[in-house]
Amino acid sequence: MTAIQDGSGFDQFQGLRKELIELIERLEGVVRGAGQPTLAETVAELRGRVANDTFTVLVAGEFNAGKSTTINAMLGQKVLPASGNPTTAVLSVVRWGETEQGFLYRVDTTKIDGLDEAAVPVAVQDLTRHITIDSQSDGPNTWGMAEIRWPLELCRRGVDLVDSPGLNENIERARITLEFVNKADAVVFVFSALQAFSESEQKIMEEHLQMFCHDNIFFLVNRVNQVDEDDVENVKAGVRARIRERWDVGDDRLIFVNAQGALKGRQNGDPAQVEASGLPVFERSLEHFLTTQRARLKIVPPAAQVQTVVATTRDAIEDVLGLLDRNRKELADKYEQARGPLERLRQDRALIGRSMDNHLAATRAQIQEQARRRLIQAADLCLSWGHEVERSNKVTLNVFKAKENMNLLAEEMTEALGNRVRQYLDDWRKGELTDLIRARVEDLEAQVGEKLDMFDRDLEDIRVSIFEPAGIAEQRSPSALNRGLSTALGLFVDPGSALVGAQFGFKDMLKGVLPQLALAFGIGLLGFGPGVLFAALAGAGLIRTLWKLDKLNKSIVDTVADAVAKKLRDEAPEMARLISDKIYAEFAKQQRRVDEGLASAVAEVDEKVRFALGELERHEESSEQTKSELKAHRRTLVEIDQRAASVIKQWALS
Ligand SMILES: Nc1nc2c(ncn2[C@@H]2O[C@H](COP(=O)(O)OP(=O)(O)OP(=O)(O)O)[C@@H](O)[C@H]2O)c(=O)[nH]1
Ligand SMILES: [Mg+2]
Repeated sequence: MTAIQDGSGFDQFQGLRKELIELIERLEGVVRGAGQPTLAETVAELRGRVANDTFTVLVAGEFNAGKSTTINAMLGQKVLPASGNPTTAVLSVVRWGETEQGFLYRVDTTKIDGLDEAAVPVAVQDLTRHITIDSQSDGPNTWGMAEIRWPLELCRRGVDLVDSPGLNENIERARITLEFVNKADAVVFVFSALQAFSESEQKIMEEHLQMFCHDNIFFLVNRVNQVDEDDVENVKAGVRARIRERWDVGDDRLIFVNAQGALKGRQNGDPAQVEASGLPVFERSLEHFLTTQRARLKIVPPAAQVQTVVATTRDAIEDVLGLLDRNRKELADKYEQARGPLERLRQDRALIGRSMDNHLAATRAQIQEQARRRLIQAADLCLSWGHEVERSNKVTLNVFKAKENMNLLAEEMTEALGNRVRQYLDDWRKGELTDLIRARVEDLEAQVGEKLDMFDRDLEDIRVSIFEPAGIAEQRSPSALNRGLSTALGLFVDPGSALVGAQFGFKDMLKGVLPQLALAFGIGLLGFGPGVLFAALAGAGLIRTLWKLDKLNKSIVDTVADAVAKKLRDEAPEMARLISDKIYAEFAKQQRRVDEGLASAVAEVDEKVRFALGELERHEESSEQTKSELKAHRRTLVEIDQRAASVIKQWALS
């Protein structure tokens, strides 16, 4: 069953990817041949990344929008559970398989990129039983993820489709989806045409998607068949206008479909019905996007990385060629002298790592404390917010008896309070929290920046003493350290990171951390999201308390405000921890990159000398053969460089 006929874009992409992999393999050989094993490891990792290329498309949206039905329609069969009740309980990955197969992963496995030992095979028709909400409702969840192998053309071309739990139905399940957002390369947000782009959807999109991949979102408006026929154009125009008021999105990314019709059409082998459903338009648009964007994200950065490594290796070859002209004994003495300083640099690296660790731990604690304080402040303000809401509310709060009425009012009240809390915390994020992080980064820069500069100077001294003994200490730009850093940084640059381009600096590091702030924040606040807060409070007995109000002689406003405040106080420590953990994780990632960069800068120098010494020893008399091998490598590098440039150019022009 394949929906996409025109695969030329994919084929071109695959062709380039293959070429890039070959280039990287050659490069790895050359780098090893030039005596740079550490750099060669980096190249090997790069190869793995390009070879192991999957593009993950997350299908997200509120419950019942038709996410699972959309994927089923693409598969041509009802594979994923879909029904009118909240249904999907876990992330379900659809990926390529020659034959249809299902797997389940236990809750504690987090692996999403392929099978591992934890996978439990399950018949496809039995999947529904295991991964619907009902099946998981009693007791703790057993399964954390499902995987479906399916002969879908799109998947064969390296795309994983991920079905996700609805966003507005349960905090835990929404969290599963939202945490996955930044792992996805693209997001398909499914709406219902009957109420597309509701306020809660807008909030979710702004808080969780806008930060990451503005370019990589599809707006899929489903259920068009449920709109009154005479009204369809009108409804579509309204939805388009509402979405475009906030998002700059063209017709290729804003598509109306009837997923149910598409599924039925494919099940019945009725191409006209499929075409009429609008789904093929979406599938073609997705394919086009995957062809162009995927290349941009998955081909261009690694190709640029190849060029960085080429430049580094060419320098290394020049250095080694120089060393090979030297007297072995003299070089051995030089190396002996450099050993101590090199060892000290290794220790410096460890020291820098430790002081970054300490700084980071302090930052984490400060963020956590600030978050906790702010949450408690919000709790303290709940009561007065409640009364403001009451005054500005059209509905009178105290004159009713009917329970439904009371519930409705309590719900409105909760919603309004939830909004106030979110606003209050959002102001904090934009103001005080951002300031704190900025100050911490500057402080870190002051503390470590100097040590890094010193490291750089010491390394350069060693380099000069070994490679340029005649005193022609021509400083290379960029320095060895900066080369090391950009090599390490470039390798780890991921889509969504602000570090693309891989020029190291603490300011860039900050840029990389700040977008994460919104995610950290969104997750921490989820409990106060639209629709969720009231459900949580109702579950915690708010309604029962309200019913007893007559006896308690307390107003609804006070009761609801108290309940919200209590929830805030109860959850403040955990929410504060979540927020600070998220930010910390992002900092820690950057720090690892710096650490790798320092290590490879030292290794680069060390390995060149050891290589030259080894060659001089091996050949006793003459190193001519090694030299001519190195020169051949140098020529190969020129060629690799040109081909990498051409790979980049093909996408820059497309
Ligand atoms: N009429 C009509 N019904 C649809 C359409 N798409 C989905 N449905 C139905 O709506 C119900 C919900 O669809 P699902 O695909 O389960 O929705 P979901 O977004 O995956 O929901 P959760 O997993 O609960 O978050 C199912 O009964 C579908 O058959 C559509 O385009 N038109
Ligand atoms: Mg579903």
